[in-house]
Amino acid sequence: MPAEKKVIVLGDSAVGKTEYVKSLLGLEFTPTHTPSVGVQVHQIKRRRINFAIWDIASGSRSGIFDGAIIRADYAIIVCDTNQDFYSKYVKNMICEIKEKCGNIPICIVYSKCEDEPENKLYRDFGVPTFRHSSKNKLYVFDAIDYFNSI
Ligand SMILES: Nc1nc2c(ncn2[C@@H]2O[C@H](COP(=O)(O)OP(=O)(O)O)[C@@H](O)[C@H]2O)c(=O)[nH]1
Ligand SMILES: [Mg+2]
Repeated sequence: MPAEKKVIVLGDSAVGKTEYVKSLLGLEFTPTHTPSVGVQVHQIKRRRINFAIWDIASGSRSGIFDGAIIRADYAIIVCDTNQDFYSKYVKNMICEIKEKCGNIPICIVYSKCEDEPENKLYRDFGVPTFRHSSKNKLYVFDAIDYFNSI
């Protein structure tokens, strides 16, 4: 029986973390935003690997946040495709993940991509980047399959 892999899902408020996790779970899209509180953990199985997906609310107080991200195997930083002011936020987040979790695989998922052209170029933060739409259920497993492939 393979061990469970812990995936942390991080990002600024309202970027689409919870909807992204709901897509992974096969749940329907909700157009309204209900800010999440604290941390929610969901299990999924993908290609015979069990993943525990940790949806970590951006408002989590430092102590909760630190406790939630430690011992992660993989990290996903969600950014909103329609916003372009994340540069510092993402760089800091990558540093913080490395500091607290060591050299784990990290990737960026650009959410809400359904109206973006296929060839849109996303900012390069030196980690693999994927696009995703919870609304139209596009590219749902790309990031998880990337983790599965390494
Ligand atoms: N158009 C569109 N809206 C999205 C998508 N994903 C999330 N949203 C909307 O963005 C808002 C915030 O989503 P949520 O997952 O709750 O954000 P979180 O705070 O990062 O967990 C909600 O109103 C969602 O309906 C998407 O793929 N496309
Ligand atoms: Mg949320």
